Amino acid sequence: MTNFKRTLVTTALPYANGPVHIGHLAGVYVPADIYVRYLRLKGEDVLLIGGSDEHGVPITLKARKEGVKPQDIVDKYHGIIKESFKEFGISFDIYSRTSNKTHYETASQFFKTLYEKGEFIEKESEQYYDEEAHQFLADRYITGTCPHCGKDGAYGDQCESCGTSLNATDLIHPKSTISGSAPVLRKTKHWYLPLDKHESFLRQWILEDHKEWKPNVYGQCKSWIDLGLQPRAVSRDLDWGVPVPVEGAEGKVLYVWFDAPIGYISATRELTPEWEKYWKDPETRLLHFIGKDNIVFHCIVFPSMLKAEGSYNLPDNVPANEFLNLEGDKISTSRNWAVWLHEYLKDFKDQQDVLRYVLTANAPETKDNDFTWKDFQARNNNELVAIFGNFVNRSMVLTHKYYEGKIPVPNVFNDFDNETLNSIADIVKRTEEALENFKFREAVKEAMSLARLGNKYLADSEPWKLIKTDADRVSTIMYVALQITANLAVLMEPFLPFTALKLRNMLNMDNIDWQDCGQKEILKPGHIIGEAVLLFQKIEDEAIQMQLDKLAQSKKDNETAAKTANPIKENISFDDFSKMDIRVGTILEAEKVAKTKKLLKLKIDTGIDQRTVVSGIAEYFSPEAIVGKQVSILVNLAPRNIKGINSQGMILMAEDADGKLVFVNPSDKVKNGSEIK
Ligand code: B3M
Ligand code: ZN
Repeated sequence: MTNFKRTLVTTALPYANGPVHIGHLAGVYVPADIYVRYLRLKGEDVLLIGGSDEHGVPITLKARKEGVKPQDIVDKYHGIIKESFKEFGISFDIYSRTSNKTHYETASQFFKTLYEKGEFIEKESEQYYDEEAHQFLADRYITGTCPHCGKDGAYGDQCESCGTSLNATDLIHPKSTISGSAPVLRKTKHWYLPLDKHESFLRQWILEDHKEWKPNVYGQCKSWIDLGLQPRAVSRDLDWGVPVPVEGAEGKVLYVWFDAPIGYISATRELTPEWEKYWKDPETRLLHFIGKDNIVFHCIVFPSMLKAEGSYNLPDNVPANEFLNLEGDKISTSRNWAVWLHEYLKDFKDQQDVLRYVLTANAPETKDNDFTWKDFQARNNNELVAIFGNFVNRSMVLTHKYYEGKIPVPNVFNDFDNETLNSIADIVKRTEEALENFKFREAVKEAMSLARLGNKYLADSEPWKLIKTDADRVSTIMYVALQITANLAVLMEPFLPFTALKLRNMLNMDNIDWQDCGQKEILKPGHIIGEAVLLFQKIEDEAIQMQLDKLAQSKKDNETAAKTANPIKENISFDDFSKMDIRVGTILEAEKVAKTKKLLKLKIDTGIDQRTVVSGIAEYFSPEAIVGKQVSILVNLAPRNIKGINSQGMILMAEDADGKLVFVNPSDKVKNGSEIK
């Protein structure tokens, strides 16, 4: 690390097709921000780069669904995402986006360079084409019957019913979601990055030269490489993205995973004319902060692109995290199983640091981890409030009470004082070590142990008891307590930037520097501190219950949606429809069918005749309640024998989302026998 003059930190570019949630924050942005704040405090030259990933098929699908342009979608979410990050103190030097001009130029140029160097292979393949819409179809634009489970509505890349990943050509009865027509296979040309060509380089560079990478990252890379790398297409037939900048490539754009990582370069270019220094000078260290699903792109694909281009640095490390789950379930945008940052900010106003703290203390660094609201509450109440907040408050309030807010001159230091003061430097050292190794959970735990140390020191020294009998002792105690407090104001800055700033303001500390951290005397005797304000507030059970209720509601909504989302049945002709003879009738009699739970035997006046119909509605209606009701009845359904009763026809019912049945009847009374058509 000492061999480097500067550090360039990139964070995965979130897709601008939805807001960001706690999983994003925990996996990528909080750790990256902690790291960068730490380096900045040390006075190092560091940039934090971020932006929105605005290309790819999901964005075009969302736009189509909402009847707007892809640009409208990304404008909306880029704004929301950018704002959330700002609110949470993610200290980007730039937060850019991939639909801007600099990015188009940069990505285009990058492709051209590789193209001209002969780094791609061109290949024709057969792909589904929609002859009505005159366009090739991305996998997500094709649905059909899953060859594995037989369910309809499987996508060209995956069946969401059984989870199998598919090729579009596997689908039975494929259908274009654009025109509804059956697509045909057509030849199309694409450019491929021959990863196989870079395999031996990657093997050496990762598996030999970067054994220090996190085991989860190293392990994933190893299994990819051991499986054997294949050429990857870097272009797509799509009308949303960076156009492929070569002749004969009309209607083709760069594959989103080709242009997105180049977005890091574009953003740096946009930020500073010195961008090349950050990307090409070997004395710059490049770090990618990402989630585990992005490992292959950042450790294998992007480095191969950079290597092929020839003038760029390769990443020095890729400290990828695993996933954060929520209350035992995978976070999911489509199921609305998430804690959205913009919603958190409304429900827990000015409590960004609480979430930052909990997500760091519980970060999914080495394995998937679970976020629970109970844990959130406990960490706030038992750690931030009871330890950190309590200690700071006590030391400041007592200083005001005994010394009018002036740091006292210490007297003799006893062993306990010395031991305590010495521990500060040890804690700082251990925090630093953890930070340098991207172990942020450990780092925040260490940092918190400084607050624990202070809390225990005050509790054990009991200055409030000694003030009457041993004032000399108290001045030493309060001096020590305040040095711990001041150390906290620096040490906590990377983790809890809002709190650290508040604390520095309270202590009247201005310029801070990581070098101060671990010092036995940050605040000189005589220094005047300001008023104490509470740093944290207790989170009550009601606030937690509200969040749990919100999640319960999501679960319920999903179950409802799953029931109502029965896909529309296949088209029928008008003739098919007119074969059904549906009439309005009136229930004359109703009785339960013996030995059944669900069945009622009804006598219906159909206007034509009086007939018997057996209907499965006994769970929802008592016989007495429905006599006299008008209903719709399919009168030409072939008679069926149900429990020994000849049932002549069928009563039409609407089934609501909870499975509850209600009658379908005319809005005004009409004559029995009236046709429904
Ligand atoms: N947008 C995938 C994701 O959000 C992708 C990351 C791009 S990083 C260059 O997980
Ligand atoms: Zn399936």
